[in-house]
Amino acid sequence: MKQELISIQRYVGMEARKFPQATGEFTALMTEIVLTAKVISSQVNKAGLIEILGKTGETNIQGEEVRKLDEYANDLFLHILKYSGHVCAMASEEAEELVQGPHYSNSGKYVVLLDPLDGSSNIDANVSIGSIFAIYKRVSPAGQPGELRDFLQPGKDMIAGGYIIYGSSTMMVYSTGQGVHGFTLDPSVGTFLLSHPNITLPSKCNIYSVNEGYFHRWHEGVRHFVDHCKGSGPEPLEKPLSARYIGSMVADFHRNLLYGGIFMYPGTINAPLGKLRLMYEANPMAFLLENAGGYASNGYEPILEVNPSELHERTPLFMGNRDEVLQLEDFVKRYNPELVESYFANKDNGKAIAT
Ligand code: AHM
Ligand code: MG
Repeated sequence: MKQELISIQRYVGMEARKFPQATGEFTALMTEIVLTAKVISSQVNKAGLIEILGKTGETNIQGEEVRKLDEYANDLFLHILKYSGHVCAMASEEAEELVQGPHYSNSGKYVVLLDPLDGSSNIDANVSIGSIFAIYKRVSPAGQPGELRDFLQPGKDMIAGGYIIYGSSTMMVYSTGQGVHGFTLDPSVGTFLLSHPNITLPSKCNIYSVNEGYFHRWHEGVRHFVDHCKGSGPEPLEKPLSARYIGSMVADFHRNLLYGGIFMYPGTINAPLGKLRLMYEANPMAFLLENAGGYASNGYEPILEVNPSELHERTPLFMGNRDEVLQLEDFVKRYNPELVESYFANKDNGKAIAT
């Protein structure tokens, strides 16, 4: 055998044992996330059959009526974590308010934020999609339900973050701040096995990923930076980068993490904060990137430094190789100094993100 087989559960346990004060609760919580990921993966693989099953009036394995996969993923995550006893409250892209568990979950040490199925508009076209999670330690006293303040913590205080990508194979990538590790699901045995230990971003940025359909709605700094990536505009790169954009953030991120690249979802004139959500889309990815040697910014400052003010707030997002993201910030500073000024003025007034 070339390499030792290490399951994700064993790996999480091994990492936790480095902390003498660890109680095993975090390991147990990760085990629940892994279980959820495996069930969602099996459902995603059957996505093309839903129509056929629906037409014949079939039900799924739980005997439930066939439902939309994003709703299914949301319900499953919330249900499994709610009754785990390790989580005092949860937040999800699919739920307006916080979700609390039964009374015994009040002793849970952690809160979890989720995007249960990101990029779900791609399902029907068989394009890779993903689930994203972020775990924080609660700040409110144990023994009572989790509160909003447990969630409104900056990304830098995250305990663990990661994603599951449902692609040509299913992979889970996570970090607890000690490197970024990737595990591939072996469907024949139903276990995630360590396949990508200690992922680090390649030193060279090879790819830029952005929905260029919005080019004319971006601010000048972003437009000039994207032109720069293409080897054109006022400050062209000598050798242009390759353009790759799937429109499924987890998949775009995963590819760039392995090959080197910058992913962007800038604000536009119509939507100054862009589309993506700070707490359960941008923060976990930023946490992973910084642990893999990259950097994520909202164009003005590190994503992980932003103090969130609302559960579902949006943020412009630029993430990838450190030098390229710093360069983007520099373009914004030089071409749109008024935006930088208003961002920090708003921030001083207690608003997390400028418009
Ligand atoms: P969703 O949370 O509704 O799935 O939307 C998020 C997705 C991301 O995966 C992706 O990066 C982005 O939307 C693509 O948006 P656009 O089609 O505007 O480029
Ligand atoms: Mg999403």
